[in-house]
Amino acid sequence: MTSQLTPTPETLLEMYGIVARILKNDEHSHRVIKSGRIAAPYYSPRGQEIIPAAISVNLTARDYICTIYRGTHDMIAKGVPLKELWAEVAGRITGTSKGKGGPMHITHPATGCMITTGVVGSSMPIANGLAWASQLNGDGRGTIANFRALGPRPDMKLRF
Ligand SMILES: Cc1ncc(C[n+]2csc(CCOP(=O)(O)OP(=O)(O)O)c2C)c(N)n1
Repeated sequence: MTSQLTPTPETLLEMYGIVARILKNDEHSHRVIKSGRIAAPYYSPRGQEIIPAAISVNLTARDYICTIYRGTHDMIAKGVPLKELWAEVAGRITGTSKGKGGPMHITHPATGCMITTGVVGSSMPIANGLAWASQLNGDGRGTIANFRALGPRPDMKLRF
């Protein structure tokens, strides 16, 4: 019997697509930074791809996420355009924050990505404020705060 909580094949396919996009972007990040074309800090989300994929298929662009420096996967899953994301990492004017935020401060309100923070745990009070505002406005928006303490698995042999 299919439970109400079982994702449909369409949802599973959507999640698979998001995971593949995150993985490809991670591989590309390793290549670009290693080649020296861009000098930027990069925190690989390898091994955590399914978490934002499963969350984001239940959200719309109106819903908010607040994430942390190891959050590229959260941004991609939420729909931040890759071109703008990369432009921000490269410090370009076409970036999500006109190149002034950099990789640790990606913000893209159009897709609900409200903050990326380097301060451990600080996504929670910010998310709390957004959720409270939604409650006061009665706009039905959901808010997700990512603050996990996982890091990549030690057996993944990441280069950085
Ligand atoms: C409030 C605060 N204290 C200390 C730091 C310094 N710091 C940067 S990364 C980090 C480790 C965080 O570990 P974890 O949450 O497991 O994240 P990950 O290993 O995935 O990077 C610390 C303590 C910080 N950024 N913010």
